[in-house]
Amino acid sequence: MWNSDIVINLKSRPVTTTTAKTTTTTTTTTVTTTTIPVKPVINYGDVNGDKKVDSRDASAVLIEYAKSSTVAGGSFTETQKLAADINGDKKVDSRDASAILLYYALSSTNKYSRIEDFMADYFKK
Ligand SMILES: [Ca+2]
Ligand SMILES: [Ca+2]
Repeated sequence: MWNSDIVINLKSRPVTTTTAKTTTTTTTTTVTTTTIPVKPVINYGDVNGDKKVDSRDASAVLIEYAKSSTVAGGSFTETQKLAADINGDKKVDSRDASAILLYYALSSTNKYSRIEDFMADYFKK
C-alpha cells in the first residue's frame, strides 16, 4: 500500500540551490608621465670642452666670432654658444673672448676659482 505520509516527506525534502555569482571588476590605471626639461650643464668659458678655461677658449671664441660674420657662418654648437656667452648678451663676440681672457688672468691670481663668480661680479647685478 502507498503511504501518503512518505510522499509528503519526499516533496518537502530540502533542496540545495547553488547560485554562481560573477563579479566583474574594472580597474583603471592612469599613468602620468611628467617630462622635466633637463637643464644642460653649461661649462661657461670652456668652449673647447677640455675642462679648463684658458686662452685657447678665448681664441676659439674670437675665431667663432670672425667666422660668424662671414657667409659661411660660425661652427659652434648650441652648447658651445651658451658656454661662450660669458656676458650673457646672447651673442658670441670679442667681448666674450676678452672676458674669458680676463677670467683666465684673474684665476691665475686665485681671485676666482669658479667662472660663475667672475661672471656674477662682472656681468650680473
Ligand atoms: Ca677649455
Ligand atoms: Ca656675449
